[in-house]
Amino acid sequence: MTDEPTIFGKIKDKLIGKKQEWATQGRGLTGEAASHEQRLPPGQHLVKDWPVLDLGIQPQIPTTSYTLTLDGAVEHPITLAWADLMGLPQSERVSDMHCVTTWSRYDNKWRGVSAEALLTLVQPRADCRHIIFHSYDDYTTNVRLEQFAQDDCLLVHTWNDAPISREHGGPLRVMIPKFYLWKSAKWVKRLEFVVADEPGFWETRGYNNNADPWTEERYS
Ligand SMILES: Nc1nc2c(c(=O)[nH]1)N[C@H]1C(S)=C(S)[C@@H](COP(=O)(O)O)O[C@H]1N2
Ligand SMILES: [Mo]
Repeated sequence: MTDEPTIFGKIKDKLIGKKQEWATQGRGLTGEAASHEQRLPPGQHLVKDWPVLDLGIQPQIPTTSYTLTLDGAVEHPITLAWADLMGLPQSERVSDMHCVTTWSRYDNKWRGVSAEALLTLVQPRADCRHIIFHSYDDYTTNVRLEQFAQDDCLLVHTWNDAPISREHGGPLRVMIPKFYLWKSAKWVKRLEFVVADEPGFWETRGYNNNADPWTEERYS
């Protein structure tokens, strides 16, 4: 064993360092706020393609070995295999996504299991306030329970009628369209329901805990 970082580790640290720098510089901030009637949030520009952003590690999880665990402050903790997930009611939504690096992409058609279906299954306890998403690349991000409980939130496996690619978080990722995209964990492994909030990977590196694009909650 050696402490010498791998080439992968070096690239990763560079990427992370750059984004932390943006947070301290307030990169992309316009100082404006907008209502939800304005479709493009302040400081954002439209893209037609779908950029890839992650920590430089894109885990490969075949559906045959994929599991999703929902545990913590819930009445019925459960671990679901792929077939279990597919056996749950499937929902479709069309939504826009907004990345803090200032791109937005309209009209993404998602298919997956709704937050509502999952919450019905596990029954969060009365004192549950937050969810921590844990991913197969060890990424984490946190949301308030009511941010996740919205009608447009899904755990998605399909984008525009095709399986979500590995680079975009397949086989399953979170999609919480009303907040900056770093809240939507790719390769999601575990939904940890908690009483006390726990800031995730970017939330502990200068990014906003709430992440509303219309009020430009980019940084903390
Ligand atoms: N597991 C995991 N999820 C993640 C990330 C990550 O590094 N790992 N990056 C986040 C960030 S910062 C963004 S902008 C979006 C990017 O999603 P995309 O690559 O599909 O556009 O994923 C979010 N979810
Ligand atoms: Mo991001």
